[in-house]
Amino acid sequence: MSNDTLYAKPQPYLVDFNFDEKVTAVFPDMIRRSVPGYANIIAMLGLFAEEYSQTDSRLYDLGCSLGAATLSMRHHIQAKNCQIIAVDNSSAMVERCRENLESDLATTPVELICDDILSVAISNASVVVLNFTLQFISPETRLALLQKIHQGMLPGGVLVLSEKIAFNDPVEQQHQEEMHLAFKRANGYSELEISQKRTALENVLVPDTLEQHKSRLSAAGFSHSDVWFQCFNFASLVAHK
Ligand code: GEK
Repeated sequence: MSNDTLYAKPQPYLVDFNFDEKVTAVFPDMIRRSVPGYANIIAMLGLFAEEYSQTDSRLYDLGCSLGAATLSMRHHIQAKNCQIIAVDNSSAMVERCRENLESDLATTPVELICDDILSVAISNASVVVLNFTLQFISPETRLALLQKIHQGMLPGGVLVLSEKIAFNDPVEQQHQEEMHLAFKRANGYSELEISQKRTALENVLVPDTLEQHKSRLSAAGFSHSDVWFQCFNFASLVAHK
């Protein structure tokens, strides 16, 4: 596995962040060192799959990257005759994800789709995972995506939604951001790497507050949503149909 040094040198023409071959090659290292709690969330997605997968249903991993959430779910599904649908629109990610799935021994079938999650049909879903993906979808499209997911879910189904979050209170915003910066520094990122990455993500990753998430989930039809995990400005919610 390669180390993430993508932003280690000054970049005269800093372009918007995108999930290309370079990012794909360092992705496991990048996400582990940038997202506090990531490994924990991945492990718990297995438990969500174990608890909520229903016989003869589908589990969706939307924005699957290299398949970490898919593999965690695949290893914990107990219900009979389930299928996982994993979707990402980065061909570099999907290529590498396919290799990861092929070298995995669990038996639940996985359909891996290279497409925009906005155009993929969702049906018969017991579990849907958006693990740090909704934040990359344009804000005006987010409600429609959640509505589509809700419509495609079975009664009793759950959506697990993990996101970088913003705060209404500027003091809390500043404190949580500082702790995230401290986390990145502790994981070996330099000030230059941190600031160049922030600029590259500025127009690409648009975080919402927890209140915005909860009211959008409710507007999309979910009966209830709760935060089940938070570490600084990263959180995960579970929404019930
Ligand atoms: C994990 N869930 O390891 N359609 C499909 N995929 C998309 C779209 C879209 N419209 N927009 C972005 N992506 C993963 C981590 S990473 C999070 C998810 C991060 C994909 C994009 O190509 C990338 O692979 C993923 O969403 C976001 O649990 O890098 O912070």
